[in-house]
Formats: sequence, structure tokens, C-alpha cells
Amino acid sequence: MDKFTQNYIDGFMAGVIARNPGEKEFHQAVREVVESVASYVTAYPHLMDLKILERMVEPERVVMFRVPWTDDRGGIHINRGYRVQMNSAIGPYKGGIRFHESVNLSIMKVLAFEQTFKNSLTTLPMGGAKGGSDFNPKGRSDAEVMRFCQSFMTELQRHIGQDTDVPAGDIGVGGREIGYLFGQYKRLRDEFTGTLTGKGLGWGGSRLRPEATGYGLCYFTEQMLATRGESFEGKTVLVSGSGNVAQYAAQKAMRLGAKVVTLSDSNGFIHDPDGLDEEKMQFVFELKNYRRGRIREYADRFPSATYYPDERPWKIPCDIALPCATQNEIGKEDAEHLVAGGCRCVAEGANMPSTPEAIRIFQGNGLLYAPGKASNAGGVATSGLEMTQNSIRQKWTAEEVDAQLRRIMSDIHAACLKYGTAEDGTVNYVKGANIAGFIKVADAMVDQGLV
Ligand code: NDP
Ligand code: 2IT
Repeated sequence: MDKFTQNYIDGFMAGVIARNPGEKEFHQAVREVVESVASYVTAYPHLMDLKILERMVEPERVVMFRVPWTDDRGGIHINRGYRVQMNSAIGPYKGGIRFHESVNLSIMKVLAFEQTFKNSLTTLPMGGAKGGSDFNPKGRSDAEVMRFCQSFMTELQRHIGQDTDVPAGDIGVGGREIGYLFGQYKRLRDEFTGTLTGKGLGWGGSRLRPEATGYGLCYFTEQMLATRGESFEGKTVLVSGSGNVAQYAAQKAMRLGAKVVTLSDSNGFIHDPDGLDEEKMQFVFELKNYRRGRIREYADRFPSATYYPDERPWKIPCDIALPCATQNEIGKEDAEHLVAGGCRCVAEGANMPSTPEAIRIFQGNGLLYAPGKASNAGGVATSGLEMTQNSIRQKWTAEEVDAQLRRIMSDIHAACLKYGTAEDGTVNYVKGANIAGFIKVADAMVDQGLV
């Protein structure tokens, strides 16, 4: 990198850190993007003159609000709600809602920032946003979750709409929560529109939206493996998490011929050397989605599996790792274990699961490595397809949605190759995804003037 570009990055990051003190996750996410796109920006000086990057790191709007609710015994709780509307240059704001005790403004800004580039990569017209609350749904009754969702939506509904901002699920927000949120939105606004995605199949949801993030991740991984003449067939795969993304990533990898040997939650992981099969998957769906149990129960049910409390799956030897739980779940040592265990491909189902040190280890050892904004974009892409179906008041078949999802993941992969292939033929998917995502948003911002 030339000295001018390096100085540009240093100066830019100093400004971001000064303006957003203490938000270390946000600094990390911005640095990764800026390091990827700086050469492009300095090569097109109008982007510097128009301060396009400076505008991109400043959310268009941030809403923070009080969410009061009562538990089943009448006790009063106060949580904090957020919606970060980051960028609307290429479409209405779009992004998930997360309910987890770790939610704070910095995490929301990171996810909204990442979402802007991810949504751009999908080829669909969607801007970037993220929302959520530090509410912890674990151990809460359905009635408590419903009252929380209703209180959350009572404020959020002022800020969203089918052509303004369209939320969806994320950690802690699945079909049950989207139902309660939609019900309250409809009641307060008196309109039945596609303002949320991930809706139930009988009331506006798209076929394959629940499956889309995990399936899309596997379609993207297939494309990565194909660049080296490989496939999922016969490969040993580690999956972390056991929620929405993990379940369908595991199911698809298994159906594509891989042996999936791990799943996890925040308490530990299970290792099943025999691999998952359809019966074991059904048990996991039922355990996690209906009984809301813990992954340790898998090892009670299937004697081929061992449960490891307080550990992550990354020490188990594998060919492919699909982290599908949460941010920063693969640190430096975990990455070293993966490399030592023979791993050749890491594709992220979660958002930012690998730390910058871990990514350097993957890239330094020649692994195929895909950042979540490219490899997990199938979820929001299918949300975009749900928006289209809602607008035209039609419902596509699973085959139609699946074909579109495959095409979109393939287009994202092609965009990563276009902008990320080095002269020696190696592919830097981080650089490719960041530049491809950036160009479309930047061009739209240039066209639309100083807003
Ligand atoms: P779920 O809530 O369905 O599942 C989350 C899973 O990750 C659970 O197994 C959970 O375990 C585990 N997990 C959550 N937080 C932690 C933590 N701090 N440490 C260890 N494990 C943790 O969420 P999703 O499957 O929807 O989301 C998973 C990831 O995928 C997130 O990064 C999300 O942003 C990303 N993503 C989701 C999309 C979607 O469409 N849903 C689309 C694109 C990305 P536990 O039960 O113990 O909390
Ligand atoms: O991180 C993500 O892309 C999501 N949680 C899905 C967002 C969406 O609008 O479907």
C-alpha cells in the first residue's frame, strides 16, 4: 500500500475513534472496511472530496428508547430499545432485531454498518439498519415475551414502515417474536403490510426464509470449495451455535454429503463423531425451537455424542468450519487450533464471529475464508424476496425462492472474486466483499447529492 493511502487510513480512523469513543467493536468493523476500500477511494478523489466514507460511518438516524414491561408476577422491568438506521442510499432501511443481554449502541452500530454492505451485495434494493434490546428472553414465558415485544413495538412503529424501514429477526428474535411484533404493529398502525420479514407462512411470510441464512451459507461455501475443485462431499464440518442459522447450515451441509460433527450454545458444545442425520436434526429442531432446551440434551439423547461444557468446538479436527453463533467467537487461539486440526475453509454464518487476529491467521495459512457480510447474506436476500412477494401480493414456491437464493449467493461469490482476486490468483474475500458492497452505495450517494 502506498504512503498516501496509509496516511488516509490512519487519519480517517483517528477521526472515527475520536467521534465514537469507547465503541471498540465499531472501530474494529470500520477499520476492516476502510482498509479494504482505501485504495479505491484514493484512486477516485471525488469520493474523498465528497466525504463519502465519512458520511457512511455516521448513522442517518439512531433511535434509543425505554421499553417498560411487566413479568408474570407483576414485577416491573425496564429495558433499552435501539434502531440504528445507517444508510438508505439504495433502498429502505433493512436489518434484523436482536434481543440479547449483550446488546448496546456500539454493537448495534457495527451490525447496521455491516448490514449496509451486505445488503448492497445481495443485488436487491435495501439500505442498512439494525435494532434490538438488552432484553434476555431466556427462561421467560410466552406471555412475558409477548408483553415485551408489544412494548418494544409501541415505540418502534413510529420509525418503521414498508417503504421506510423493514426489520426482521436475529439472535433471540425468531418466528414467535416476529409474530408478536407484527401483531402489535398491525394493531397500532391499522395496516397489513410487509413491514416485517420472517413472518409466518400463513400471513405474508416467504417460503424458505427460516432456512435461507443457513442454506445460503452452504451455497456460498460450495462456490468457494469449487474454486479449488472441492465440494462438501465427505468433508468433516464444525458448526457452532444451535439457533436458526446453525440449524439450517447443519441440515444443508449434511444433505450435501458432509459429516457435521458439532453444534453449540453459550454453555458448551456437543461432539458427535458419527455426524448428524435427519433424525438427529429433527431432535435439534424440536429441542431448540419448541422446547427451548439446551444443546447438552443432545448428548443425553444420542450416546454417540459427548458434551463439553464451557468450551467451543474449534479444537475438533475438521475440513470446514461454519461459525453460526455470535461475534468474536473465534479468537487467535481458536484459529490456531482450526489450522492445526486441518481446517481448509471457514465461512461465517454469524456476523463477525472471527476476530481480526483470527482472520489474519486464516488468510496467512491459505485457508478459504469468507466474511459474514458475503456468506450469510442469504437471510436478508430472502427477506428482500419476501418484500417483493408482499408488494405483488403473491407467494412463490419453495423451488422458486431456492433458485433465486442460489443465484444471489452465486452472484455475491462472483463479486468477491471480481474485486478480491490478487495477481497470484488467491482470493481475498474480505477485500472483494467490502469493495463490491461499497461501490454501489458510494455511487448512489454521489448521485443523490449531499444528504
Ligand atoms: P438464534 O438466537 O436463533 O441462535 C443463536 C445461537 O448462538 C444460539 O445457539 C445461542 O446460544 C448462540 N449464542 C448467542 N450468543 C452467544 C454468545 N455470546 N456466546 C456463545 N453462543 C452464543 O440466532 P441466529 O441463529 O438467528 O443468529 C446467529 C448469528 O447469525 C448472529 O451472529 C446473527 O447476527 C447472524 N445472522 C442471522 C441471520 C438470520 O436470518 N437470523 C442472518 C444473518 C446473520 P444460547 O441459546 O446459549 O444463547
Ligand atoms: O444479520 C442479518 O443479515 C439478519 N439478521 C437478517 C436481516 C433481515 O432483514 O433479514
